[in-house]
Amino acid sequence: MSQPDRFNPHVADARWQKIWEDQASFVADDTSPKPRSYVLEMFPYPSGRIHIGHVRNYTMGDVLARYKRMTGHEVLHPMGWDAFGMPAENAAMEKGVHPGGWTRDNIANMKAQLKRLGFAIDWTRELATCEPEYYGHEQALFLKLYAAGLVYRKESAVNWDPVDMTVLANEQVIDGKGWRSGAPVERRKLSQWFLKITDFADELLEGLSSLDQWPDKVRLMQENWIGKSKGLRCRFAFPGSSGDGIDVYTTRPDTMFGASFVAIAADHPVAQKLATNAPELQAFIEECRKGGTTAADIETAEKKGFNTGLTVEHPLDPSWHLPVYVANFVLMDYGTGAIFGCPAHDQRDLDFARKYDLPVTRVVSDGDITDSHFAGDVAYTGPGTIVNSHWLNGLSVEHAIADVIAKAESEGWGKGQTQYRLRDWGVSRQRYWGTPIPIIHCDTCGAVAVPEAQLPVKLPEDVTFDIPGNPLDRHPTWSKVDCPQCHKPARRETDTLDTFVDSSWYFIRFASQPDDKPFDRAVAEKWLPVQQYIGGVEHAILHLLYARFWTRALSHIGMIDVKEPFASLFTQGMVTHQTFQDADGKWLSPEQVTRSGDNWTIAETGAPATAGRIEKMSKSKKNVVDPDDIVDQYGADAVRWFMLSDSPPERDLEWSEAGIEGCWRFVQRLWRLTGQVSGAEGEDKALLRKTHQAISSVGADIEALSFNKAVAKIYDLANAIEKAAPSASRDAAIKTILLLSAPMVPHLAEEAWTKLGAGLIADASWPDVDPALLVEDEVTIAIQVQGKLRDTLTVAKGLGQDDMQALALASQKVQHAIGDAEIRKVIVVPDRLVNIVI
Ligand code: ANZ
Ligand code: ZN
Repeated sequence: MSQPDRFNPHVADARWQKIWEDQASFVADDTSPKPRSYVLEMFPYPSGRIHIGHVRNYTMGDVLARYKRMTGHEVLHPMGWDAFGMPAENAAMEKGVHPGGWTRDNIANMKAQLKRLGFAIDWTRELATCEPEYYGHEQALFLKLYAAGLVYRKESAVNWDPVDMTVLANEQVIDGKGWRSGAPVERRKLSQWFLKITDFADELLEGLSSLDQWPDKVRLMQENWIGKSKGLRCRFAFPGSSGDGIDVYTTRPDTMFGASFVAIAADHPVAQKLATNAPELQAFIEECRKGGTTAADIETAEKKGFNTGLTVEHPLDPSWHLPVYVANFVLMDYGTGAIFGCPAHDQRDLDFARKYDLPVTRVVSDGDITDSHFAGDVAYTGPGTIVNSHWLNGLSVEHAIADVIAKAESEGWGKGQTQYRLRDWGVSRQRYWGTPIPIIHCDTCGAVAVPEAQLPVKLPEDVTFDIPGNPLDRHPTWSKVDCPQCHKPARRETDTLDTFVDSSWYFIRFASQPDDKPFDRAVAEKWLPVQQYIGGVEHAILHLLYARFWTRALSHIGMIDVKEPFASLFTQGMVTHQTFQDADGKWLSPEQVTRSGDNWTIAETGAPATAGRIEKMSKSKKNVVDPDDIVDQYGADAVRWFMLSDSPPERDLEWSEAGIEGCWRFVQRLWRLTGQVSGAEGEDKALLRKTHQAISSVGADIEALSFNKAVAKIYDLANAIEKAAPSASRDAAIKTILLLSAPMVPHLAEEAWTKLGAGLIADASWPDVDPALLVEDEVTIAIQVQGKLRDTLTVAKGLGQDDMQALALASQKVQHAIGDAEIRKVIVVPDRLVNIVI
């Protein structure tokens, strides 16, 4: 049988994509009796173009999904769009387009791009979070959580951009300025909606230990974010008052005798009260408020304080009085908003003490130095023995902590307390392009839920973006509604939900999407948890924590019996590419430069260029490649193959011209191989064995997401097939290599399969392994003389000890090594080695 000697992806790719679509090959059947497998990659934000990082991410998921189908699973592998968010509003402001139109156009473009890569996606379940068919159900879920007391409204401090007139997320504040307007950010108090994620802090922490198929680093990041700490809450009383004082929270009550000051947050009630008739303090408080609200802002800001003139008594020695400062590094919403400072053993306290010349007393010693005088500017925060602390002296840190807590509790001036760093999730955004919060404010009834029958609360289409602020706020009619309870005129909530809410349940909606409710519980439970979730590590905390919380909250109110949404998580590495710059430091794209010897020049002008670092592909550095361009050039399969080859999937992958060309050549090689079915007879035992080893290990590698290893084994098998003489075994191996590579290069595989098998290869079964053929029947043994390797021999497996010894002694190299010496002993380890002792 003859075939064209080149595989032509430009014809084949689209043809097979259409056939898969027409045959609904990848549509998941909710009622299938087969074992289920839900494979999911994090859904993209429709920014306009698919990025190469998406291609890598979705190729990995696709290989797993296709493999799971071949191994008899009913696979759910859906795709959708995380379609709300700021960039659409920015485009509206900059280009005068409507966020909806902009987003939907982007979705259409990106969908076409994804389709060209031949992903095995169930497109019937496609969803976009910006459509009322999605966000209406989200509003219903929000109201269910509201009814259950898991949603509340409270005044809280936010980053306010006075020019754009909007709240900014912490990430949008750069060096204290709004990222778009560049205006200094102010701290404002606004009423915001919150989700009670803190109710689940312990559960979310405990749950991490069941996630043994998550990367350790992600679990650790979540653990730190939740930040459970155990400590003491205790009172430093005002002298002479009967019990009045300042409550502090400390995780280090063992260091209490090293205290040298007490500090309170700018928003602490004591500071606020003092400030009413102390203009200087008032000014200092204002200054503190200007800073950003992130932990990093606070960590890096210069430590500043204001001495209030107040003093407090030390709880362990009431005759000892400590000064009270207002300090910019104490947060109001952590612990009690007040601390005692122990400069020798806390860096911030030390910086502060050095600045304001406060005593620094060593109370923990890690060795011989027990001197109470503490020199230097680096606090000692490690373990050790307590010193200079009266009755605590000689105890370990842990022991002293326990003793001080016990004493405080028995004397009534303090209590052991568990504290979390995790804060409730503020979900209010003063933006247009998000899910409207389904609440109506009534002067009489307060905040009233929109009745379910009135959902979805749709976004109005006729909005303007010519002035800053929230378009929903200034819409002439949208917010004017009657109160559902008393029917008097009322106002719609104009805040929309944080887009992280949208991505906190899309995986449930993928599993089940009825029209009349967010999901059908029984169907969703069939699919969930997601068996394999794949995405970028940048989502290690927020998205993954919010999704875990949302799932638990729904489970808590009895809507679904799933605790953890993602059984297994994989975080893939980035795609990188060489960067180039011209003499002025301007970035050049790799296509603009050519190499001449060791130097680079700009192709057009001949001016010198410098090759810079290999970095994550980014538009600003001009080192991006566009997926459409490379698919045009090489076809989907070569691109997919490249995404899987070379680097382990968790590592970065460097894009290179040479690399993609190698992939293209391999695709063609595979194609030629499939034309070599000869019909010859006879068995080739070695090739047969190699084939079965490949079936077994490629399968195991795909299951382990070790795609680069699977690829390497397919290369190996291809080499072995090419070297082998025609035989029935060789024909079988050709058929097998096609099945093994089908998840990776599906278009080529379909095209070749039309001659080798029946039906679609996408529907074919993964080949069976004959376990007997996995066992090697030859082994390589080491021959040592005096423990030193002198020769290696390939022998039949299970060879008797006498035979092994005889073969070893017959070796020329061994005889040479022994020379005239007398053999005193021969040690034989079956199938492993022979050691000759002289
Ligand atoms: C005294 C002390 C001595 C502290 C020492 C540390 C070392 P984690 O572990 O993160 O929970 N702290 C308490 N409330 C604070 C607030 N509102 N703003 C800023 N800092 C605050 O941290 C607890 C420690 O952070 C507490 O223990 C307190 O300082 C500080 F050698 O108390 B420590
Ligand atoms: Zn009312």
